[in-house]
Amino acid sequence: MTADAAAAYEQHFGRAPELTTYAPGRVNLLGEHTDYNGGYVLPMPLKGLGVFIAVGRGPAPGVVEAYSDTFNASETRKITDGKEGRWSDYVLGCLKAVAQEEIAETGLRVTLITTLPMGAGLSSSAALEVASIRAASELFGKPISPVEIAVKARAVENGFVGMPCGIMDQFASSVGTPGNALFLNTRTLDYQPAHLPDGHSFVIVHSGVSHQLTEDGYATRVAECNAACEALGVEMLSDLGPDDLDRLSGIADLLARRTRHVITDNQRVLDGLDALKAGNMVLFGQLMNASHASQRDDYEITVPETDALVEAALQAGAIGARQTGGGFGGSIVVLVPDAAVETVGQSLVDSFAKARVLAVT
Ligand code: GAF
Repeated sequence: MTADAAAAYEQHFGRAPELTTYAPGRVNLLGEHTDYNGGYVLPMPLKGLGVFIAVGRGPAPGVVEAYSDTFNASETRKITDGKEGRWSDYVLGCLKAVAQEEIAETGLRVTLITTLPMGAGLSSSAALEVASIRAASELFGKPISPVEIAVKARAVENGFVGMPCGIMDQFASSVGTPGNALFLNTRTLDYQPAHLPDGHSFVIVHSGVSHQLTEDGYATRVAECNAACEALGVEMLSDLGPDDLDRLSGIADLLARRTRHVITDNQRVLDGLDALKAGNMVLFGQLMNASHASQRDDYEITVPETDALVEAALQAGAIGARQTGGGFGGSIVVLVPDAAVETVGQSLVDSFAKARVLAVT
């Protein structure tokens, strides 16, 4: 697949690239919308689903020519440009963050290929950012640690693209190992790998409803959490734990429900980590189910299609299921015994015209 990014570069620009990089997407197993609240998350970088980038110097000082095989489109920008609301913003913001001066002298040609569907809730933006930063850092000989890449990528998304995300996706893509879950404390950036017991798989099913995080829903949730912090007199919602749930009767109902989701989903990540360590996948599945209900009822980020898919997955024999990622559509992640992967996946695809199995891990 790396060769494909190089081939696309060669085909588009008529010369070989100087180097290629890759960064994976992720599925999140537990802990949704907890990251920008300083909470816990449990994502897993995906095997074989990610973004490939090929780069080379040129065509002229300060000029960035970006070609996307996926969008079948090229965009020409200047390294000094600001945000323009185009896909190349993600690439440009990352290049500026790492090698603005160098690119002002050499220019840069970029080709990207993605095996990760856009809008599926599997963090295609973060993979694009991490792959872009890796490319600029390697090409211009400016080493950056994986954690620092994640921090920079999130800063680009917050400050340049204008999406107020947390750090989960960039961290999973840059620091994690595809196929292994990663427990992360998003406040301290302490992390540890989380081993998945044998005999079980996670099936990722796209609902067919594309989510678009730069639309209002995500930013509205961030603003609601900030309002809840103010109402409760805390710096971040992760300052609160299950013992604080009874304090929520003192604030507006909507803010109380948003806060309850964050407190309980944080706790579910901790309980889920313990369940994995104990090999208790039945408990892990129950935590996934509770997390979906909390996203649906308290955080209000699910859609009828993902609710129905989760229900159908459980009916078909799944141990647990939940919507994954930013929400408002996208994918669900389903926990099944290995022996049931085919039947559960097939039954969802048969029952829902738009459903597609994207990965089994
Ligand atoms: C999106 C964001 F980019 C993440 O930071 C995270 O908040 C996630 O939604 C929800 O958990 O993927």
